[in-house]
Amino acid sequence: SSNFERLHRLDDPLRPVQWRSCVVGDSEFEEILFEKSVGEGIAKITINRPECRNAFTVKTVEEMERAFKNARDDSDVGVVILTGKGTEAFCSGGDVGVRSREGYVGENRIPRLNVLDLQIQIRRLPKPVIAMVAGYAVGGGHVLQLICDLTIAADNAVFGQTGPKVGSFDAGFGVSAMTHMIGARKTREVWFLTRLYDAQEALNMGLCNTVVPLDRLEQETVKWCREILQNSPTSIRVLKAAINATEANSDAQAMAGNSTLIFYATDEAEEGRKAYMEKRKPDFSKFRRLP
Ligand code: S0N
Repeated sequence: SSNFERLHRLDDPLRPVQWRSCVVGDSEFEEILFEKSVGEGIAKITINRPECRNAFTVKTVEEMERAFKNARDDSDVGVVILTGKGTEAFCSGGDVGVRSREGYVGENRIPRLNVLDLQIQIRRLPKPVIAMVAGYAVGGGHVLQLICDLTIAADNAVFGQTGPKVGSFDAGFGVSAMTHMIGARKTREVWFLTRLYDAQEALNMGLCNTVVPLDRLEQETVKWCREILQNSPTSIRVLKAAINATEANSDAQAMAGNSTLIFYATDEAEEGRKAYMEKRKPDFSKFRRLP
């Protein structure tokens, strides 16, 4: 083939991508997969708990934090994909089974809400993070897709917030990033009614950037990564920070996170959590609506 054809082929944004698995530190990841593309600047973090729709535990979040730090520090990496294992879910939020009255309990029995640190880490990461969403992106999993810089959705994607159903809420970026993205009217609808939205509705609202057939999801996401990788990394770094700076600040997130923590200790939040675990409708009727 001619030089032109070879060059053209090399630049083909739809050419196959080759992933290699990465270990960070001495221990293997247990709840995520961490990969990098061979010869290109793409890192991929996959929540690997498909049996519970990729709900995250304290450990999942800790592992994501380690992987994102590695991707930040690796100057060969220019863009990060965040996704979930399988086609059923991107992420279904915090693992309701390990939620206690004091937050999510990890292996050392210390409860915490470490997903809030992860949210900040993704926003501060000076490289674009792209959510690649197949299936459900709900609850804290939906907030993760909001936090990402871009979202590529498969046609089977389902978006929504479930907090008020399960005794939870994200009044930090879950509200500020969403309001910024889809406006206050729609944000109220999403949070107050806890409806689920299909990929096309999410696209119309501005919750995702594009919708593609499920079998083309990774190909399209990698194409977007490659287009970004051709551009000036410093321009992108500054633009990401500038776009984030137009939203509510991270101190508001800390305030909201504290209110969630206090709420988890109440009987009202417990009713939401217990009902979900017992696979029944929550009964919030005994909780008063104070004037
Ligand atoms: C995702 C849904 C809609 C999928 O429905 P589907 O396909 O019918 O599957 P299921 O049979 O329901 O699920 C399959 C198995 O997976 C388990 N599972 C699913 N999601 C979770 C989950 N989040 N936690 C634990 N287990 C989960 C199911 O139980 C089932 O298991 P088996 O097979 O054993 O019966 C549907 O599953 C659904 O609605 N899931 C719950 C989604 C939800 O409510 N998520 C919200 C949880 N809360 C948060 O995310 C907290 C927000 C947050 O992160 C935060 C924000 C601000 C400040 C602090 C926090 C914080 O809490 O850290």
